[in-house]
Amino acid sequence: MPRCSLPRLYPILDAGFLLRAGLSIEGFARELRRAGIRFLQYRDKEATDEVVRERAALLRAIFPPSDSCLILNDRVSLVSAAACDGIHVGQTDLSPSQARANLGPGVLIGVSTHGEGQLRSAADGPADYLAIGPVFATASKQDPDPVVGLEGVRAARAMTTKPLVAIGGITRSNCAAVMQAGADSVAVISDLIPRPGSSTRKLVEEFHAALSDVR
Ligand code: 3NM
Repeated sequence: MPRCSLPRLYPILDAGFLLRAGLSIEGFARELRRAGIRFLQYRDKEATDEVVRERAALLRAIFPPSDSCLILNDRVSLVSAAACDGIHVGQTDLSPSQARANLGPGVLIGVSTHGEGQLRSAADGPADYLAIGPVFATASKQDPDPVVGLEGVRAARAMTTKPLVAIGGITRSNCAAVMQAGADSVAVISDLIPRPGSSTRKLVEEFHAALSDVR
């Protein structure tokens, strides 16, 4: 059994997104920690394995195993070297079965799905949670699949009892509706990025306030 369980707010630190916005990975990570975040996905589509290992070590120092969970996106082969607690795979990465075979029972495995067919097959597999998206339009992912909307979240909920993570275009304003549609957790990249007048800490507080009204 994996040690980590899903929080309602599932922040994703996307290194490419941060660097393009002129923000520091370390600064953003420290701000998330100060905001109380103890469960984080590290996503880094463009960096080499070596750079991913270095950045994961930095994140692991900020989010230590003693009180935090660090989930790596995509790179199954780096999970052990990067001392991560889990892996999130997409449809074109290693499958959850392959990831489980490589990593064993203690590692949390999540998988992205983008519609009913994918969700149904992932529901029968060994993933610990299923992600469905994009719920709304997103600019944070290259070539996103068509949006599934709240209807897609409801349909996903009806198909699985596994924990369900909604992703794609989720904001402080729509996260409550996404949870009401059946998600257990909302994964967020862009609406946690600091902007004039709003720090990441404040954005996290606003997400928690919006999510506390649900169920
Ligand atoms: N995966 P934002 S959508 C990384 O549909 C990712 O599986 C998606 O970023 C999927 O919160 C997405 O900025 C981007 O919309 C999420």
